[in-house]
Amino acid sequence: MKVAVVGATGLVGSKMLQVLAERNFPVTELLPVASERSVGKEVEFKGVKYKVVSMADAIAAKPAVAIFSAGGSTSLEWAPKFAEAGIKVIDNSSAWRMDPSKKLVVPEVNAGVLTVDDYIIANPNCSTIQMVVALQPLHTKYTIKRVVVSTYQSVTGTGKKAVDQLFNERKGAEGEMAYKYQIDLNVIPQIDVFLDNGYTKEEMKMVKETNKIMQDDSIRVTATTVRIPVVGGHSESVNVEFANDFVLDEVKEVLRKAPGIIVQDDPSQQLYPMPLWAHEKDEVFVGRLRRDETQPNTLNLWIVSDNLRKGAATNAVQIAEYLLSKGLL
Ligand code: A2P
Ligand code: 11C
Repeated sequence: MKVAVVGATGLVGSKMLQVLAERNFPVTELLPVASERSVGKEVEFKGVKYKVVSMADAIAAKPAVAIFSAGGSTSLEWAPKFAEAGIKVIDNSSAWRMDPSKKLVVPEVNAGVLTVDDYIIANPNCSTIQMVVALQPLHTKYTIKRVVVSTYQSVTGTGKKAVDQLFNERKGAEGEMAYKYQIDLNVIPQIDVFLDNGYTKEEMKMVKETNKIMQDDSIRVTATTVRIPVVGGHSESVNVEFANDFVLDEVKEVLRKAPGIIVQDDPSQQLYPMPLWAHEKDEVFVGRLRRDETQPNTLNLWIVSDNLRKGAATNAVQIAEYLLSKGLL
C-alpha cells in the first residue's frame, strides 16, 4: 500500500514513520512529504532512504492514505486536494476536528463512527486522546457527569524548538525561545493562545473534543493546561464525578480490561504512572486511583501517556489500521 506522510521531517512526522515501521503497517511505497525547502532531502524508513517529495507530487502518486502532521494551515489547504484525488487523509492538526462533517477519532473509543465515505479524518489533540481512552470505559460503566482536569504537558507537544529551548537553558546556552518564558526549572500555566473566555485554546480543545469523541455533550469538562520541563509525555490529574456510585476495586478492574490502558496503581510500592516510564510506549497509563472524599460518586485519577505516540502518531496509525482492517481504504 502506498502511504504518504505529510510533515515527515517534523517531530510528529518522524514519529509516524517510526510507528508505521514498528507496527508493520503494510507500506509498499512511502511518500515522505514536507515543505518545498525540504524536497529532495532524505528520510529513513525501515533502513531504506526515501527522498522527500512535494505535495503535488504526492497527490500525483495516488497513495491510498496520507497521514498529515504539517500544521493547521497546510492541512486546510491541502487535505481537501488529497481527498478530491480519492486519497484518505488522517490529519493530526486541529484544522478539521470540530467540523461537524468530519469524524474525530480515538480508535479505542469511537472507531465505529468511520465509514467508507470519510476522506478527511481528524486525529484529536494529545491531551484529549489520553484522557478519553481512560474516561470512556468509566463512562460506559458509571456515566460521567463532570470532569475537572489539570495537565502537566511535555515540551515535545510544542515541537523541536521547545525541546531545544529546554536543553539549551539546562546547558546555559543561548538559543531561540519557543516560549515567552524560561521553561527549565519553571512551570508555565499557558498552552497555546488565550481566548476571550480566559481559557487557552488547548483548554477548550480538551472540553470540545472530549464531548465530540465520547459523543455526549452532557459531560461537562473544565481544564487547566500547563507546560512543564519534561520530555517523556503528558500527565493529567483528573477529577471525575459520576451519576452512579462505584467500588474502587471495580474501577481498577474496568480500567485493566479496557483497550489501550495499563493500570499502574500500588501505593505500597510507590507505583504510579510517570512520563519517564510512559516515554516511547503506546499505551495510556493510569494510577493514583482514589475516591474524592469531598463529594459522592467522585474519583481522582492520574493519567500519563507519550504525547508524540498515543497522543499523535500511534493514534493516527491505529486509525489507518482500522480503515485497513474494515476494508475502508
Ligand atoms: P519542513 O521540515 O520542510 O519545514 P514540526 O511540527 O516538528 O515543526 O514539523 C512540521 C512539519 O510540517 C515538517 O515536516 C515541515 O516540513 C512540514 N511543513 C511545514 N509547512 C509545510 C507546507 N507548507 N507543506 C508541506 N509540509 C510542511
Ligand atoms: C501541546 N497539545 O502539548 C499540544 C500540541 O492540537 O494537536 C498538539 C496540538 C494539537 O502543546
